[in-house]
Formats: sequence, C-alpha cells, structure tokens
Amino acid sequence: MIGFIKKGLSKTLGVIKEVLPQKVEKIDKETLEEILIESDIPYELVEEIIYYLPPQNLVEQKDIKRVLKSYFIYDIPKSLEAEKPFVELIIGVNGAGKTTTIAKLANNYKKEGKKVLLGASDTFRAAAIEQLTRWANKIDVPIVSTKQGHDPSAVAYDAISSAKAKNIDNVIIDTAGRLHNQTNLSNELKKIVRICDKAKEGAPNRKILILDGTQGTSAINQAKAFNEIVGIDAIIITKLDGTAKGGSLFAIAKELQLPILYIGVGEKEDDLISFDADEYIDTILSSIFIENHGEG
Ligand SMILES: Nc1nc2c(ncn2[C@@H]2O[C@H](COP(=O)(O)OP(=O)(O)O)[C@@H](O)[C@H]2O)c(=O)[nH]1
Ligand SMILES: [Mg+2]
Repeated sequence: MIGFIKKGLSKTLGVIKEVLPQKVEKIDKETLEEILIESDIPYELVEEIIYYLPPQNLVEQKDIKRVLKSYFIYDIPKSLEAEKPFVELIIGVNGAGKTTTIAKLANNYKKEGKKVLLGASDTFRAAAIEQLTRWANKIDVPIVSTKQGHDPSAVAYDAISSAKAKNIDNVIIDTAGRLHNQTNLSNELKKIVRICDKAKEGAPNRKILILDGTQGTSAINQAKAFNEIVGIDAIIITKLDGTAKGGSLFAIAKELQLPILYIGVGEKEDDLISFDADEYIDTILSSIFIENHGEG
C-alpha cells in the first residue's frame, strides 16, 4: 500500500526533492520549514509545527513524526457501520470529484462482498445523472434516478426505500454541487437530509464532503460553508495524484476537526485509498530521511 500512496503523493514528493536533493539523517529547521511550505502547509501551521519540535536546530524523523501525527486525531465512529442499509450522502462543489468518488466507494464495498445501490440526487444537470448511470453500469450496481429537474429528495427517499426492500448494505447518494444560487443549494441539501431520515431513521448515516486536493488549503473555507449547512461527518480528498499540495491535509484536518476517510489518486474506480495518517506521514518523511533502521 505504501507504493500506492507514494504514487498519489508523487508530485508532493517531487517538490521535497527539489528543496532537498539528498536525504539526511537529521534536518535543520530552516530546510524543514521550506519543505513544509512548498508542500502547501500554511505558514502559520508550519510555524506551529516548528514550535512543537525539540529546541535544537537539527531534528530527527521521530520528533517530526510525533508533531505531524498530532494533527490527525479525529476518528471515524465505527459503530455506525452496523446500520443496514448504511446511507452515505456525498456533498461538495461541482468538479470536486463527487460522482467519481461514489463509483470508487461503490467498487470498494462491492469488493468487500456488500450489496450497493446508488441514488442520483444531482438532478440539476442531465449530464450528472448520465455520468452516475454509466458508472453504475460499469461496476454493475443498481441505481435509482429520475429526470433532470426532478426533486432530488424524492430520489434519495426512493433509493433508501428500495434498498430496504432489496436487503442492500450500502446506499450512496450523489448531490448537486451548484444550483441557481447558494440559498437554493443550502435548502436543497437540508431537505435531502430531512427526507433521508424519513425514509430510514438516522439516515444519512454519514455525510461525506468531497474536497478537490488540487485546491490545497483554499478548500477549507468551502468546507466550512458546507459544514455549517448540513454538518459534515468526514472528508475525502480527491486528485492528490495531480498536485504537489499533499501537505494541505494537515491544515484541512486541523481546521475542520474531521476525519479524512480516503484519498483519491486517479480517475479509475480502483484509485481510492483508505487514508492512514501513519502511512501518509511516513511517506512524506521517507523522502527527507535516510532509512536508518538497518532493515532489508
Ligand atoms: N486525477 C484525478 N482526477 C479525478 C479524481 N477524482 C475525480 N477526478 C476527475 O475530476 C473530474 C470531476 O469529477 P466528478 O466526479 O464529475 O466531480 P463532481 O462534479 O463533484 O461530481 C472528472 O474528470 C474526474 O475524472 C482523482 O482522484 N484524481
Ligand atoms: Mg457529479
């Protein structure tokens, strides 16, 4: 799996290599600061990280790891996953990667042997319904959809009802990222959440925000806005394969105080990897430090 995340972070690692062509055993704080800034960790956060390091100028891998790890303390409540059907609502701006991520999630669940159903509640654009339908066909899962312009809440209701009737394990519901105006979008999302709960008490069980990783830390304000509207439970960050802004995850986790579930590292259905803070930090640090554990 390390190889996979390495591929996803390859541009970020490339930037580190430019700052630090030769790996080191200990790093001076000035170079470390430059690396962190280049990978899109905001300046104030870089200062904070440096502040929490030991006082001497040359620091070791384990000291940096300890500080970086402290930014990923937000956990996913596991108990929820016993819900059947487990209903996930996918939220985010246009182009963030919602529809593609739904396909990836569905593909993951299917591989785990679960029965999945999709709900095409982005009824704002005909293309969005078609896109999700194509994915549903490709990975061979059922989809509940309607015509463009129809009520997205009704689609969510029907998707959940159908899942209950068919003994489905996972329902994943798409939403629109843009409507005629922000108030419409906000009202629509709130209504979808209300109607999901009518279809099955407690649904949606998880409201997942999709953030475009190429936007780096500028996605944070967007995330806060969605959080105020519906209350986000977790985040998925897409397109990390296309950006050197891999460091933005620290600021996103810190500012939003939410768990990062997965990262998207490509356009195919298999290009979604579980986010593991240790793996992520180790991958970044492995491009700075010489391996000195004498393994292999
Ligand atoms: N490279 C890359 N492209 C992605 C990723 N996730 C989504 N995309 C692409 O981003 C574009 C927008 O995705 P889409 O799912 O339609 O976004 P939506 O508007 O939020 O539903 C599409 O061209 C996707 O193929 C990713 O992890 N990596
Ligand atoms: Mg879409």
